[in-house]
Amino acid sequence: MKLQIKFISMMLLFLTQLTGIKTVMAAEETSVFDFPEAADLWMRAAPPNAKMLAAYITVVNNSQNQMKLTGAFAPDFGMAEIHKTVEIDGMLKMREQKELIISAQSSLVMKPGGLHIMLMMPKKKFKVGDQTRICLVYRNAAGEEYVQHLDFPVLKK
Ligand SMILES: [Cu+2]
Repeated sequence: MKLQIKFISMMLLFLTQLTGIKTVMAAEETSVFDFPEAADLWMRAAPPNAKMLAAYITVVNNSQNQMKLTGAFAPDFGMAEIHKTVEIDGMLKMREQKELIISAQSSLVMKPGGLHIMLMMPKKKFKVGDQTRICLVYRNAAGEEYVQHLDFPVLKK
């Protein structure tokens, strides 16, 4: 009987600890950023003397929260910006996009002729099959910044 009580109290202690851990995890979960899924990422191969390169990606926001893509940086380049190609008076121009909203359960598609990551001042030469690191900067609803580090393969398409 005594042994049984001891066993039950130990079980209770164990359960309390379990619940305790669960509570902490739930609290942490709310502050953890749900990074979007990165699909079809690639950097377009360019001639070796190219001063500007472009990279593309599909960003899939599987979370229940809206997020914003606010910029990019790339260690292999002097500058990286998110651009959109737009037609103005029959001329194709590129406009920097300082904030792109990605609604919950939706995706943002970057592809040639539209949104792209513009990479300027390359610090090295790339060939097909290489990879280059590009970091995307997101903000959640609370304005907190999160950086996603991705390796983009260099492809000729
Ligand atoms: Cu551009």
